[in-house]
Amino acid sequence: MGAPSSTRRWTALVLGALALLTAGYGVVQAVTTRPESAPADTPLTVRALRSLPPLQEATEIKPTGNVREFTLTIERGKWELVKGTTVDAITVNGTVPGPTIRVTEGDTVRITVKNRLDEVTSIHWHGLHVPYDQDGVAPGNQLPIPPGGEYTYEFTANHAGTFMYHSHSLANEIEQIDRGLYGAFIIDPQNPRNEPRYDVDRTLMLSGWIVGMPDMDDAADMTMSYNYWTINGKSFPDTEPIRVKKGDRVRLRLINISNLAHPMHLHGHDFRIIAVDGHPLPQPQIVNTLDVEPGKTYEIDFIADNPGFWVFHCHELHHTMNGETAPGGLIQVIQYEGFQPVGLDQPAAPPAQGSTGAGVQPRSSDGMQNAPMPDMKGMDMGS
Ligand SMILES: [Cu+2]
Repeated sequence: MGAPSSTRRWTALVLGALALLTAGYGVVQAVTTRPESAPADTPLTVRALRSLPPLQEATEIKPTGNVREFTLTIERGKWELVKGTTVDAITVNGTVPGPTIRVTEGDTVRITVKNRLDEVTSIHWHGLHVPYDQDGVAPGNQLPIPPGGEYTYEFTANHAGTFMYHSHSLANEIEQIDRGLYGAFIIDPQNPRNEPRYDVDRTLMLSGWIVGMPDMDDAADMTMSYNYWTINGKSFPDTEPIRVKKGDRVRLRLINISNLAHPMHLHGHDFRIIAVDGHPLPQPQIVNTLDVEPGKTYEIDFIADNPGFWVFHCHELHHTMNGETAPGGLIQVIQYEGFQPVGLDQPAAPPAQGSTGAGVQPRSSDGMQNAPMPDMKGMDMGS
């Protein structure tokens, strides 16, 4: 009875060997086909962008116990929109936009507004949940801050995100906003582990101006007459380039304080919409153009995977003019390290500093890690 048994063993051995060979062949096949099935990400795909995690909204925000104090001094001054074009502006601490206020979720924020204008004003904290008498619409939430007067606002930074502040004095808010009375307000999360890591984090505040128009002082006509456009107070080519290295993750915070929508379009890349009005999107949408409506804030991100000298610009092309001259206005350069554009003598030069007498915008030395807008994060805390 040994023969049948050895036959079975033989058969089993042959089948086993076949199985091993087949499995081996499969492994070989898998190895040889891997370059096709799992390539490195390239500009031909958005695999890496799709695989970035979304921002996450905090489920619980506790008071930090920190009191963050700021002073905003509002006064008239000259502001140079672009080399050769200077306007009568309303500045905050000498700049347009005013300094970026940056705090952490749960901080107590105490902001003293000093009115050095010859007219009333008040400041609204756009998108934040503050007590009624701190919301800054005057009259309504408070009495207007008189010329020479001051008002101290206090509230808790209620949730992480990108917000803004601006005049909301009903007597003159349109004129005050159109002359520059606004700034960014950024709240960082209590738990930064909820955030993807970014190499570049920049705020772009979009606004419109009336330059040289006879109806300059007629507030009702102003919103229809914008003929200059700025990003952080500057028109192209004086907008501050965003400098990146290949592989950087870039986060941009868009704020539209003008009264018209701006379809912002990025060349050479797609980007994700990761937050709207301070609220993360659980499933970020991937696009290359985003309509930034008046009063809205968006956060977007992209991976710098396509070296070049790209532009991120408003696709309402009248908004990429300075008066009658193009290109200008809402054009933001994304400049890769070591890359030079074709046919341009120089990359967009940084604007001349201190040439207006209306205050100086501090700039980071490398232009990469920090927003060019003055940031009040480092100010003293407590009192
Ligand atoms: Cu536009």
